[in-house]
Amino acid sequence: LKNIHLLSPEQIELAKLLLETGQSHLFQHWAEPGVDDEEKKAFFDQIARLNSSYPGGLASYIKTARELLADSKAGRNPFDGFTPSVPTGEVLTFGDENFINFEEAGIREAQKAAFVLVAGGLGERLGYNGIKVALPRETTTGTCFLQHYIESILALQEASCKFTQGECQKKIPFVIMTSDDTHLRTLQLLESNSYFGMEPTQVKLLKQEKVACLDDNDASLALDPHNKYRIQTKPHGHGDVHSLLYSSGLLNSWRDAGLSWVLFFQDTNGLLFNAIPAAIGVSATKQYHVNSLAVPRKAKEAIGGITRLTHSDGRTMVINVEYNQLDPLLRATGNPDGDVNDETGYSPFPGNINQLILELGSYIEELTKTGGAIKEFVNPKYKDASKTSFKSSTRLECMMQDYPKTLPPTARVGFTVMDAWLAYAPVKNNPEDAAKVPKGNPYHSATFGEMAVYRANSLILRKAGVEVADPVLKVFNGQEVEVWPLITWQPKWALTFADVKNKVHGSCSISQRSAMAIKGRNVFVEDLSLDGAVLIDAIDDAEVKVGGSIQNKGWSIENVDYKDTSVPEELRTRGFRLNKIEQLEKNYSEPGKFCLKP
Ligand code: UGB
Repeated sequence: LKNIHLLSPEQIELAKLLLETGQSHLFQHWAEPGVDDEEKKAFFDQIARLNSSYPGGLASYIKTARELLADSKAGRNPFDGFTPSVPTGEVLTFGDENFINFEEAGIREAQKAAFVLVAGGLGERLGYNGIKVALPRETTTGTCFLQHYIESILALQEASCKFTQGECQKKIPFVIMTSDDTHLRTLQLLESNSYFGMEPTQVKLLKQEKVACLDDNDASLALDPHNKYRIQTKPHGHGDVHSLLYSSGLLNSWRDAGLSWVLFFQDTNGLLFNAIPAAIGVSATKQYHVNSLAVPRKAKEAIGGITRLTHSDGRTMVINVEYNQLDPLLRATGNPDGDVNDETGYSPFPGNINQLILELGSYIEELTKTGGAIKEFVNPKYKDASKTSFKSSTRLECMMQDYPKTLPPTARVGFTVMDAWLAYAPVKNNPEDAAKVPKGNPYHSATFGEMAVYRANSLILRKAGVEVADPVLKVFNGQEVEVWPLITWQPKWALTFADVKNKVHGSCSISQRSAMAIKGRNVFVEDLSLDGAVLIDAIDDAEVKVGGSIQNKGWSIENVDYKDTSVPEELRTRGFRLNKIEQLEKNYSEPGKFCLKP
């Protein structure tokens, strides 16, 4: 109170709010007026931010925290009354007629989509020092994840525009959710690379704020251990994306521009865009309000399971159940073995890869009711069984895939299962943890993420009729992986299976030790026999036919130890480095028709 004359009317309101919500302890250590006055103002600046960035403000945060902490103390779980069962969804097989039809429908519809990348996480499990979207997706070309995502969206935009009569001006909007941990570095990466070819106005960064930490079951806000005039804060989770999008006003502007779909995706899945055209096609054909992408999931694998939950009162929903909750939920509901593989060798619950497609109209309708607030959870680490105090402060968290939890029963919530080799290879685990992943389960490491790109491209080419040699098994950073030929292409070369078939003709073969990187739109592979390395880079107006027998010493793959700090982090986390011994490299920078036939 002695400091009250320092405060503006708004700050007095905030002080009242804190006192009324039982937070008087925050002022107990305040110095006399005249001492630390700037710090006191900064305290209220922070409180104002915490209050305005949370739907319903701090009072609502504290109220929800008290309820969730009481539930946690009482051992009540959020699934009380619910019985899990296996839901039914659309299961696609790459390359069959159904898949091709969905891809075509998806490409038509893509110009009505907006993309949202959640990239506010630092990736503690990976232990990488930089931002994850700057990591190379593969080291054959060194293209980073963000570049690949942007090039994929641009390729979709262009392919989709072909379905529009007359000149198509449509630009697919791209939003990136960042946090204090990632914002500046994401912006720098974009600016120093001219937005990887996207118009800067097409890209919008929305920064999520952290939320206040809580010291006890009464939701007392925690002071920062290093500054008694600050609240300690931690990330609130990827669920923030919904309230941020809502408050940004973007959703209405997208609706006014005639858009229908919002696609959400995560920071390091190098295969994701293999699944996007067909998945949009499923959403459009089935008129899904919510479509989650999924892959077959090994029991206990660290990805959430898509589950139908039926309540004893009759309510039912199809929702992701996080990996640490699915097993106990099954055990508690009459499945003594918990989450186990069935005769297919996989868990019957499809794995959530956190790629969501929401129908814009119903999304706006729902967010108008909720303000984008997502059902939260709290995960305090208690000191002992009395559950009265915490080992360290906790906070509320939320996940973007929990969006359907508040939807009315009439909502059309579906999911689409794709082959894992085609659609999902995230880079989440550090080498040590990856090496401990049970045999047969995917490593989700940097090693795995890159090798999965080559494997998928090889399998796609095989399906298109190319004779691609079998892989060899190799161990990098303690992980045994299949090494396929190092094949990469730019998204504008091919987005769909139909595109690949259009670009590959005659009888082609690629040996296991080969590398092939295609940059350019109009590169056609015809009667090629490749045993070595070939790199093609062609401008759009150059039409290049690549064929004949290309043979050279090619590239080798050298092991690198992840503990060897003389090697850049991006390489040693993969456990290998490409040794580029000999290659055929051709650049076509003039318009015209060309033939590369050594
Ligand atoms: N992220 C943010 O943008 N902000 C945050 O505050 C936190 C994260 P993780 P997680 O695909 O295998 C998810 O840490 O949360 C971004 C699903 O919940 O990589 O452990 C972050 O930058 C789970 O159901 O994953 O698990 C990244 O892009 C399962 O599907 C994204 O959010 C799992 O992903 C995910 O963050 C999976």
